[in-house]
Amino acid sequence: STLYTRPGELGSIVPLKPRYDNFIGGDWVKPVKGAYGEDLAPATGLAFTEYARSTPEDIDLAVAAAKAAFPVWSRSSTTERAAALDAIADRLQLHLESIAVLESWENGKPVRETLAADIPLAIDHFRYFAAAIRTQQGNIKKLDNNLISYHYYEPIGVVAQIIPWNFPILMAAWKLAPALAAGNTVVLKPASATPVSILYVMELIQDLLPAGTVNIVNGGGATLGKSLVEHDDIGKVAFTGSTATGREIMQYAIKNIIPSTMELGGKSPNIFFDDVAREKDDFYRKAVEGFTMFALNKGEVCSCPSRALLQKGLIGAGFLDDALDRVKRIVVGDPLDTATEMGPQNSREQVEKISGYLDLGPQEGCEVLAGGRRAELGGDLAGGYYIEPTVFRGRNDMRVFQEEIFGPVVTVATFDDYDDAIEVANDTIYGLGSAVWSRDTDVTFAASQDVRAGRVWVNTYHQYPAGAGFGGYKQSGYGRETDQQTLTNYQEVKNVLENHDQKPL
Ligand code: TXE
Repeated sequence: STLYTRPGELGSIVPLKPRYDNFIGGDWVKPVKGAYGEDLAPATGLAFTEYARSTPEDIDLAVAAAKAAFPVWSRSSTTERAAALDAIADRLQLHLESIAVLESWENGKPVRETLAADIPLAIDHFRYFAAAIRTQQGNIKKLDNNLISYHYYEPIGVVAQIIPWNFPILMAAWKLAPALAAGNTVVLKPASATPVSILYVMELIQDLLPAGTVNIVNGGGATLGKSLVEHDDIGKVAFTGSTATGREIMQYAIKNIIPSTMELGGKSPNIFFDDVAREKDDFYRKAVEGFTMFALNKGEVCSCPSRALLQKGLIGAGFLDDALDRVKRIVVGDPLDTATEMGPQNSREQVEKISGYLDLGPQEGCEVLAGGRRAELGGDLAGGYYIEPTVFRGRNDMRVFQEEIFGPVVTVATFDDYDDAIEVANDTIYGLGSAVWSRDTDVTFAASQDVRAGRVWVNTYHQYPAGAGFGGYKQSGYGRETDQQTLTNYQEVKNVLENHDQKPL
C-alpha cells in the first residue's frame, strides 16, 4: 500500500492555491459580492482551501463570456474541436496522478478508484467525443426529382451544466466533452461540496480552449440555479443530481422552453439467481464481488446496487454468508492510502442523512447483517465522515428499500422465481441501474428486457465505458449520457429543403 500524503499535506503532490476564484472568460474572476466558503476534506472534516460563494451577478458574467465565445467556437471545424479535445485528454493524462489525489481528497473516495477509474474514464471521454464528432453523420434524401432534403446538426449555443459532488471530474467530463465537441460554449456549476477539483483541471487545460468556451461558477445551487437556467441566453440545461432538485430545474427550463436532460436518483436492483452458486468458481467469486459493489464510492453513486435480490436457494448455498464475509473485510480508512477500499462519506449532511436510515432499518423490522453504525477512526481521521458498510435484510415495501440512501447500505430481499424477481425489481419509482447474475443466458436475456431501467448489467456491475449510453427510466430522469447519442442532446437539427424546380409555386 502507498500512502499518498498525510491528511492536510497535499502540497507536495497537488500545487493547490489557498483560494479559488471563478473561471470566467479565460480569467480567474473574484465573485462580485466577494464571499468565499471553506472547502472541507471529508477524511478529516478540516478546511483545505476556499472557493467563491457566487451570486446571480457572477452567473451573468459567465453567461456573457460564454455567449461572446460562441461565434468562434461554434464556427471552428470538427477537426479543430476534435484536436482540442484530444489535447485536453493528453494534458489530463500527464497530470493524472495529481488530479486523482485531489479528487480523492475533496470527495473522500479512495485514491485507488480515482487513479484506476474516475480520471482514466474522464480522459477517455474527451478522446471518445473527439472521434464521435468527426464521424457523426447527417442525412440527405432526394424527395422527388427536384426536391432535396438534407439534415445536419448545429450547436445549440450557451449550455448550462449542473453537476453533483459524487463524481466531480467524471461528471464534468460526461457533460463537457459532448457539449464542446458539438460546438457549444458552457457555464458549469459544480456542487458546493466539491468546488475545486474542476478548477484545478481548468488551470491545467486553460490554454487549450478559446477564452470563454468553458466557464465555471461556484456557489450554492439554491442561489445560482434559477438565475442560470432561466437566463435568456442559455439554450439548454443538463443536470445530474437528486430527483427533487431535477424537478425544480425542469420548472426553470420551462421559462424559455429550453431542452433539459436529467440524470437523477436510483434504487437499483442487483438480482442473483440460484445457479450462481452451482459451483464456487471464478463466476461465483465475481458475483460475490458484484454484491459488494454497493460500497463502491461509499454508496454515493446514482446507480448504486442498493437492493440485492437473492433467489431463495442462494441462502442455503452460502452465497449470502460469503458476501457478508467479504463486506466485513472492506477496508475503511484514509482515502489517500491505496489499501483503502472505502473512504469517508462526502459531507456531514450525508452522514446525518445515512445515519437516519441506519436507525430506520431496524425500526422497520430489518435484520442488521453487517455494519449499521458510524465507523470511528482515530488520529488525523477522527473528525472524518465514516460509516460502516451495512447490510440490512427485509422486504421491498420498507422505506429503506424504496428511498435513495446514497450511502454504503444494501438492503437484501429474497425471491421465489423469475416472475417474482422481476416484480420486486420493478417495484420502485426509479429505473436507472440494475444487474442480473445467472449462468443461463436465456434468463439474463429475458431479464434484460423485463427490468425497467436504462442500464442492465449482465454478470457485471459498475462498468461505465464511454461507448454505452447511460440514463434513467421513470423518476431517474431522461436523456442519455456517454455514447455517441449524447451529441444530439447538445444539438439542433437543421433541415434544408432545396427546390430545383423552375416552375412557379
Ligand atoms: O443533491 P442536489 P444534494 C441525491 C442523494 C443525496 C441527495 C442530496 O440521495 O443524498 O441527493 O444531495 C445543485 N437549482 N443525489 O443536496 O441538490 C447543487 O448545488 C439548480 C443523487 O447535494 O441534487 C449541486 O450542484 N441547481 C445524485 C447539484 O444541484 C441546484 C447525485 C446536485 O445537488 C439547486 C447527488 C437548484 N434549486 C445527490 N439545488 C445522483 N443520483 O447522482 C441544488 N442544486
